[in-house]
Amino acid sequence: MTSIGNSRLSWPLAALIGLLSVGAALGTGHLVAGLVAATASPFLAVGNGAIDLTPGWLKDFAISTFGSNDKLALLIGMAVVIAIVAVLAGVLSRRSPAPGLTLVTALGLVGGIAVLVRPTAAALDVLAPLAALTIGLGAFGLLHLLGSRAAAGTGVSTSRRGLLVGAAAVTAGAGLAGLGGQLLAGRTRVEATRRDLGGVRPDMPAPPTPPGADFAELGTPTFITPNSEFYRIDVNLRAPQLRPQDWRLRIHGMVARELTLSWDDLRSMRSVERPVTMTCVSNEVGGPYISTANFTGVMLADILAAAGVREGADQIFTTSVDGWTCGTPTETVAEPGREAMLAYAMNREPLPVEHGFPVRMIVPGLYGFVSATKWITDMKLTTFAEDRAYWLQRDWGQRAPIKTMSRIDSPGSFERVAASRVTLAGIAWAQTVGIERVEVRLDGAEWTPAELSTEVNLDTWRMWRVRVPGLRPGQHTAEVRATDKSGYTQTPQRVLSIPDGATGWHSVSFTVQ
Ligand SMILES: Nc1nc2c(c(=O)[nH]1)N[C@H]1C(S)=C(S)[C@@H](COP(=O)(O)O)O[C@H]1N2
Ligand SMILES: [Mo]
Repeated sequence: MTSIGNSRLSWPLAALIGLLSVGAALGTGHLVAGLVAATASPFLAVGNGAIDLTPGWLKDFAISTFGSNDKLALLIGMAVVIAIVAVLAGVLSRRSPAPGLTLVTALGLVGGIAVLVRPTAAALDVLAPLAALTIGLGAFGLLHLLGSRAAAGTGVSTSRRGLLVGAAAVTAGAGLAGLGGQLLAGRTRVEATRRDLGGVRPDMPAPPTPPGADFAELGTPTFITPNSEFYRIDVNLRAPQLRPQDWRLRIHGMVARELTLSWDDLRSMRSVERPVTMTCVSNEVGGPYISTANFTGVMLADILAAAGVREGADQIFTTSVDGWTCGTPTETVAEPGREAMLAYAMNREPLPVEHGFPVRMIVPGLYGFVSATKWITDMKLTTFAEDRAYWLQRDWGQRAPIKTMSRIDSPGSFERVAASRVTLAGIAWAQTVGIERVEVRLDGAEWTPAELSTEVNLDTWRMWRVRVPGLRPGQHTAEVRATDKSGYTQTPQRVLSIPDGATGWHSVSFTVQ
């Protein structure tokens, strides 16, 4: 293996030293972040930095490929990349520790920059990456020294034992630190506070959902989506934890009177409940990013009237507590009947933390990225010329009304169905305009109108169904298209979701037995 006087480390040992030292650095960073600010964890900060730097098309790809698992996919990907760099740091340092120490320093700098460029960074946050770097370098130097001694050792078992003890200590320390960080971060979790608030009773409740508002027995979604099944899209690896008592919304910019609302201010205003179907612009044809809830909150128009919007302020620029920004056209919110709101409850519960607790914005008829700011803390009346929101900086559109669309839910793709009971069913949506008609065609034959579910309001989806008796056995293709109440029929032309929403007819192939 090694000749006497040549303290070259073996490959596996060198790799292990790299891995353990970087592990110790990550664990330390997580622990110190748990003490100062959970989001200052270098690992999470690098992940969020990667999300922000990802070009729009790639993020769109990740959302449509991994769905709500895209965050987990990112964390796993990051862990793999970091492990590769760590192994590299080790094996480049079989003789001298210098290359490894340089690589560990580079990793530390990346983590430090990621922590410090966050919009919510505070001075103390630097402690987490600093501690991570110090421990990472220290562990690397120590293990390298012990390893070299063991490798150079002429069978002296003490040097080997030294290495073993050192490696075990670093492993245990890294694990404990990481765990400690995780536990400490849990201290700032607001779930308990949220639960203590209990149910929310609106002053102006929505009418109960009428019978026949969905065809769930045929495979469509239920009219109201349970909170736990509501789609979730945001750029956060960890949902911001914001307590109602700490929440403030500052309304400023081109207004006659600057306002700051507290939780109590908001809760003392007249609350209104409305069912709204939200849709994500990343939803591809046939995609899952659409859900409906009864939202309770305060009408945004009332709040804007209190602030007095000045002439020329064409954009409502909102910011969430983590710095994410969103630009909404002022004229859309001001439209009579639009009923945009600052929502604090969803299906009579306080907003779930992942859906913006304690307060978010909801504007019926606009895709989420231009309207639905979660964890909202700032509202600036401004112009589109002056301020560019997060997604606008990343190739997405500036104005993004939800496009009229439809989807086949049953049969599923490549499902086998019995000839005697072929019923097609699905959803259609044209928020604020309303669905006039849904048509289905089989194998390119003529379009047949489908039966529509009971209309609840113009801001929510409608379900459709159609029975097709006497289908011959074998493969069939169904297509669906909706026509909204403005007379517009969905175009068959397929466009991708960037920059302002996908178009095209959803089609499904299935087999009749
Ligand atoms: N703070 C914040 N708010 C956000 C986002 C975000 O990344 N951060 N994403 C928006 C997008 S793209 C959509 S589609 C909706 C999704 O809301 P949901 O997760 O409650 O379904 O939230 C919007 N609000
Ligand atoms: Mo979205």
